[in-house]
Amino acid sequence: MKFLDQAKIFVKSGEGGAGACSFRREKYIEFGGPDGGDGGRGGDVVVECVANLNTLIDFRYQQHFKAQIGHHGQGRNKTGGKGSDILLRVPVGTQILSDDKDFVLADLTTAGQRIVLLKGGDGGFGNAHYKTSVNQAPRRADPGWPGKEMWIWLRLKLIADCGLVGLPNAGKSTFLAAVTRARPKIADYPFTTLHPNLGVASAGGEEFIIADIPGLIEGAHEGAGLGDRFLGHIERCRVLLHLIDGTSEDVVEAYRVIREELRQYGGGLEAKPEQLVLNKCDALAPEEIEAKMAALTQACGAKVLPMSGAAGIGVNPVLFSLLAQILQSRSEQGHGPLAAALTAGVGKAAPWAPLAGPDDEEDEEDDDEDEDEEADDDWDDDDDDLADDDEDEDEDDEEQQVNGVDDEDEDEDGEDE
Ligand SMILES: Nc1nc2c(ncn2[C@@H]2O[C@H](COP(=O)(O)OP(=O)(O)O)[C@@H](O)[C@H]2O)c(=O)[nH]1
Ligand SMILES: [Mg+2]
Repeated sequence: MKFLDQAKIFVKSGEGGAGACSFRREKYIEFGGPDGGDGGRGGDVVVECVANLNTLIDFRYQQHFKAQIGHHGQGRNKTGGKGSDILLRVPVGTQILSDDKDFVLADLTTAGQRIVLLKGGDGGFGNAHYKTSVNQAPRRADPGWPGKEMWIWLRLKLIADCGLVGLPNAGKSTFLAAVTRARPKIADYPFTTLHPNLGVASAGGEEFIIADIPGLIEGAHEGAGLGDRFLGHIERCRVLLHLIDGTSEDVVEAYRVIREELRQYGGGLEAKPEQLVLNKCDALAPEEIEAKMAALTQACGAKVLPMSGAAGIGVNPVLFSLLAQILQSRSEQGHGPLAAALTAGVGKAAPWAPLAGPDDEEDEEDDDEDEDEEADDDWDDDDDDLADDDEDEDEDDEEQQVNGVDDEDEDEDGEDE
């Protein structure tokens, strides 16, 4: 399945149904009186968090979601029925952000969680409602109250216990494939991994989820390589596993580059517990391993573990070290993913820049223009607004294309599996 971790969609709750204006007219019944019923309430926009979904790809194909309007009231005191709700199903870990991405409107972190994002408008009163002692034949019946509408961003932040970071080709995907049943694409060129992969590892009878994300390179925070936007997926991790390619010339420099990118990204990543691992030890001479381990230990000031993901050497000590930190974090912050998320500074949407790549920057500008146009339109009359809305929608569709993962690469992935 294709991976998409952000989508912009339009949601609208249903308008209320109109009240009816009607009078009872029956043979032999004089002064039948008003009997127009009230309109029904419009449908709500409901978002539900479901397990076994791990992409927002569905929202690339449909971007407009409108709940049904309430049914109108009718004569003979018939109240209109409620319009049906529209249900959006999103994967666990989805945040709903406002149009300008400044506010987190909702954070869906457990399967089964359900929120009413927009309530439908109330129905209007029928004329029976306005009957009083002094006005026994009211002709007033109200239209329904309008529904609410808005553009929102859906942003998926995968929920994992451990996040893999490192330069491209450090062996992250190899490690994930070695310790879990995930089968990410592995090859000896940078940026083989184009989207995050999750896998479940087990150690000492406990299971935990590992997230593999595309590699970072120097300047990722400025958009170099694939940028740092995938770091959002490890924001909620309890521990980071930092892999260093032992065959590289300067391992300390590799360590420093990644730490700098984590610092630039913010979002609490820098402060997370980290396990540093010297990978690809099968390809190194013992004295080389010793020298590189010593240099790394000095650089990070903590214990460094030697490992070879491909040969399966030293994998267990790494898993147990991760497990120990995960268990400690669980005992401190609680078991649920939300607990980990809260301490990870979720709710501050600021560090997340969804359109960080150099190509995407143009889109950002487009966005701004749109907003300006909209602001101007507010002074115009309603008809213009509607026309402009349509234009905006078209442009947003293009934006969706930019955010996705490239089709071709994805197809290759499929063949591999
Ligand atoms: N010798 C050796 N090669 C490895 C090891 N782990 C990964 N590789 C190789 O390094 C290359 C990049 O691995 P990959 O897992 O795609 O790295 P990623 O970019 O960090 O995900 C591949 O050619 C792997 O075969 C290891 O432990 N030892
Ligand atoms: Mg990879």
